[in-house]
Amino acid sequence: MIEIHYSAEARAAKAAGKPLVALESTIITHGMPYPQNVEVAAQVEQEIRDAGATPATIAVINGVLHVGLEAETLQALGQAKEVAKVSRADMPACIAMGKTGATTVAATMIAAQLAGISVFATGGIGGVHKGAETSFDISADLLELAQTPVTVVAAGAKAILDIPKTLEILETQGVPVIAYGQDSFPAFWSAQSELMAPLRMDSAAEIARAQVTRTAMGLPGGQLIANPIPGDAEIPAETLAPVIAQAQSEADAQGISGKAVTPFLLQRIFELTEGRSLAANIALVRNNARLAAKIAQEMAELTA
Ligand code: PSU
Ligand code: MN
Repeated sequence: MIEIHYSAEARAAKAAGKPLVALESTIITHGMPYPQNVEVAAQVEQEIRDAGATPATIAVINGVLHVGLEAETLQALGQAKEVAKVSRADMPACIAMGKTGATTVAATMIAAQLAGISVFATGGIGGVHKGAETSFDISADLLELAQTPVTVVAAGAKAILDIPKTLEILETQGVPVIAYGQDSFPAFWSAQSELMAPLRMDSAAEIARAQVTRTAMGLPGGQLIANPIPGDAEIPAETLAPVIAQAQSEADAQGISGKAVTPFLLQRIFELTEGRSLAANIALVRNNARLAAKIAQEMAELTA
């Protein structure tokens, strides 16, 4: 096994058999600007504590996998420039080379599993990018959900992605996609979309049972919980469509490719909406943290 450095609270929760919720760090380094990124990370951790679970933000710091970050480590990571974005392909290399890296959804799931954590909260997952039929740009997050047994709570997928194709890949890969409390698949900034979610569940207990059942059947992989953004934080799809189109055409014109695509689009959308997108993003991540904490508690009871 590789060395894992736990924060004091994560270590104590593990020793006491208390539920933990994993959090990713790419959202901090590549998904939101400083200083809001660090503020939001702290608020999200507090939501999880208030809801009765323990947060564990995951990152690689100087070659050591950290599960739970102390406040000063989080602060330093949030301000650092040139932190690598590490996914399944690069996390082992980052550790082996003694570097610092922020974990994507895929890498955070891998670390969570190593640490015995089964629930993870974030904002949006990576997916199939628009134009994937020529670029082949499909996030490793989707394939991770098919093989690593962690329940990921997100607010659906951003419209920077091709959502129908994203759902098709998840179906092909056998990943349960579960809308929480509604029939339609939430569209990140908006609670509703025109697409039906493949599955719907109305309680954290059902969601926990579904993951435990999946594992008990010998099926690898996790599940994607699509939790709609709270109504008072929504941004209408019509408002964002032209912004997304502009960000996408700039990315194409500048030849942005590979792992730089998602951070580029997120940054441009933030700039073009003058922070309105960020306020919505913060509200939905906090909402996801609360649901993840409930699921983690239910899961802890089932597996106790
Ligand atoms: N989507 C968001 N916010 C994010 C990300 C995606 O709305 O911060 C980040 C997550 O860390 C996700 C990663 O795992 O981007 C996906 O990157 P890629 O598309 O290169 O796989
Ligand atoms: Mn990609």
